[in-house]
Amino acid sequence: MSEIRFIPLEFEEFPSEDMARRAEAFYAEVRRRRTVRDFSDRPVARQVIESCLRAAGTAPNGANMQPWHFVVVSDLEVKRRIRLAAEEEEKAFYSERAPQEWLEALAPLGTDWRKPFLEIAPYLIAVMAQSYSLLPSGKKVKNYYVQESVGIAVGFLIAALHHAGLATLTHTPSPMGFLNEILNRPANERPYLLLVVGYPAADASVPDIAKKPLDEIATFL
Ligand code: IYR
Repeated sequence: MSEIRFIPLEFEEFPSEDMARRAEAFYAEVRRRRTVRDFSDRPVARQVIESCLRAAGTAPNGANMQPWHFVVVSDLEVKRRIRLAAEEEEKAFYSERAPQEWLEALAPLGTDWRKPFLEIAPYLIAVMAQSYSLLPSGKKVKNYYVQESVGIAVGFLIAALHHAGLATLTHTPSPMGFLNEILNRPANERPYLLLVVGYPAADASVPDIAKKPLDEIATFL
């Protein structure tokens, strides 16, 4: 790798009152986010998705290898193929594969093998994790902290989509190797998750569940 030059950091400092207000405002914004399972087929401008993906691409990651690829699916036929393949796996998950304990943890969410949202929502974003990169010469280059890096990028993406005014569902059909085939992705990529994106259906409902309070999720020493 060639030498990388260093440049001065562009850092924006806020007065401390502003800082507290900004932190509170950000929390107020993200706490409104809910995972949605009932989507509308209303179209969403591609430009919005592009901006949110650019935001995701700024995520911190191992050695700046940026080991991710986002496949944005709006084509009806491709969405249908994904739905059928995912439902196939989900049927096996719910009826055979999932241990009782896991099914009990899912019961309050009311999920089952049916995934109509995979066809209804205007966009499915298949997030692919690149376990290694390929140079133009065909040489393999190892990527570092792939799971962490892609997880952080997805966090940015979900926050960006929410901030733009869209609903998401973090969907994890398991296993989801079928995505490589349907989306024609190379062997160095593994599906990480499938993000369903769009407007919620007018009658969308969500489970009445709460997040843990601060004193349960954090310890100050
Ligand atoms: N992948 C299955 C099951 C599922 C698992 C978890 I953990 C969830 O939080 C929700 C669902 C499905 O999508 O139905």
